Amino acid sequence: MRYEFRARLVIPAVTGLAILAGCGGPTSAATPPAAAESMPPAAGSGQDAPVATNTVAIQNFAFSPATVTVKAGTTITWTNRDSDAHTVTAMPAGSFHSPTLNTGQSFQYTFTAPGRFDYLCTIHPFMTATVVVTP
Ligand SMILES: [Cu+2]
Repeated sequence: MRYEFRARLVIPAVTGLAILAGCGGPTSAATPPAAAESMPPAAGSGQDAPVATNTVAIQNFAFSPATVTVKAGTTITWTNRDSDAHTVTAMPAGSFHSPTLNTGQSFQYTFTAPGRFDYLCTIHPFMTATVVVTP
């Protein structure tokens, strides 16, 4: 009897671990089918395709879109739409580094020089993305 009871206690702990592990990767499965139909296929198919926009959402532990292309002189705005805090930090340290962004907070940076700028979230370094600046 006592052994059986112990075995039951283990189950919630394993479930908790599975949920934590799920945070580490893209969870596109969480997107409702209806929403996926009405939105452009940015999350799944085109994660490497550059998108011409000056707004980047931080959502589901990822920058979306992951790669954006802008002309030199463009200001990009990142907005944290997660319940967790994130940062926007140039990967070879230097050019830009946001403070910790809590839910709903934004960070802006103006890209004046052409080039490829990789960045990440220092709190979750697996969150990487790129800004491509054209002349
Ligand atoms: Cu983060």
